[in-house]
Amino acid sequence: MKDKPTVLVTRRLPQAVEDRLRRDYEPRLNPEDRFYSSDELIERAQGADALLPCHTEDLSAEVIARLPDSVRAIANFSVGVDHVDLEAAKARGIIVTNTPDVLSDATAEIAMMLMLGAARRASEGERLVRAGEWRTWSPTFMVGIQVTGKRLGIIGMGRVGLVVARRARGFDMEVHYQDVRRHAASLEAGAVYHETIEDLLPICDFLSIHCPAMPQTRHLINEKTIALLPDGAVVVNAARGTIVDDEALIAALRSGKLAAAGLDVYNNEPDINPAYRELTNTFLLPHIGSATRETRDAMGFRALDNLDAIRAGREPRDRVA
Ligand code: 8YV
Repeated sequence: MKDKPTVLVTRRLPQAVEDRLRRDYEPRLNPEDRFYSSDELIERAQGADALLPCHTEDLSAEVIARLPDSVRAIANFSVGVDHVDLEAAKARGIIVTNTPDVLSDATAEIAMMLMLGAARRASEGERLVRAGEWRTWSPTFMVGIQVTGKRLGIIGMGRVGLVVARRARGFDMEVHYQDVRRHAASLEAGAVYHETIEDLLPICDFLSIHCPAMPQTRHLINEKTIALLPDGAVVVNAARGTIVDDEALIAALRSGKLAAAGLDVYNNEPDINPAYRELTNTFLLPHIGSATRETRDAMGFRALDNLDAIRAGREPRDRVA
């Protein structure tokens, strides 16, 4: 890479991150924060040494194949890399990195908010107050589900899952988890390991999804797996929409099999299945898991740390391909 490599930055980034980019690189910024189509992205990448994209960009095998030869690295501003075809990048010798760790706290906050918001009917209540339709109070008004002391199942006990478990313990929740591997007792901190999700689901008063999106986890939450949850369970998803089969989740929310769902991520964002909007037992956020000032700065700096390493010929800390 050149001394001051050219970096195509696909979205507007926090000021401090763009300042550092300007200081150390020749950035092609996107001050209007316009979404680039794949054709435009490829066009703008001409002559660039690296890309700094977000999860909103489609870096499929087809797009990667059309990137100019000058592109040596893709330093993602995201922990999830399901928008990048890693094999295609590897085949072209393009280094790919992500931004783990720095968004675990922010995302865990949102997962807790989804649990609380869905269980305590936050959307319904807020709508009522805002619409000026709150007329009364009674002991049976807007009664929801208590979170404290309930059993929480976590699918994917990675960085985010572990923080969610810690926060949930603050609500005296009994934590259970499923992952490909069992953690050491010190990390488990009393959480109960389940080898399969079939074993985990029947004990979940609350289910929180934190596994990565990949072919093996696509539609992991489907008609069959939802049937294994206790009646009246609450499902929350702050990971990726593709892990959930929308039709199955919506049917379970309609029938009352599930009491509520809290969602921050969806299939086909932002054109989500409209049924989610119509249901009263959904608490919906617009993919803001990592949207805090501290975290967005940290994500940008982490992406730049990775680029700095690549430029210096060192192994980047967060290499995924
Ligand atoms: C980010 C995320 O906002 O990092 C991720 O994988 O899902 C989000 O928290 C987004 O991906 C930024 O590109």
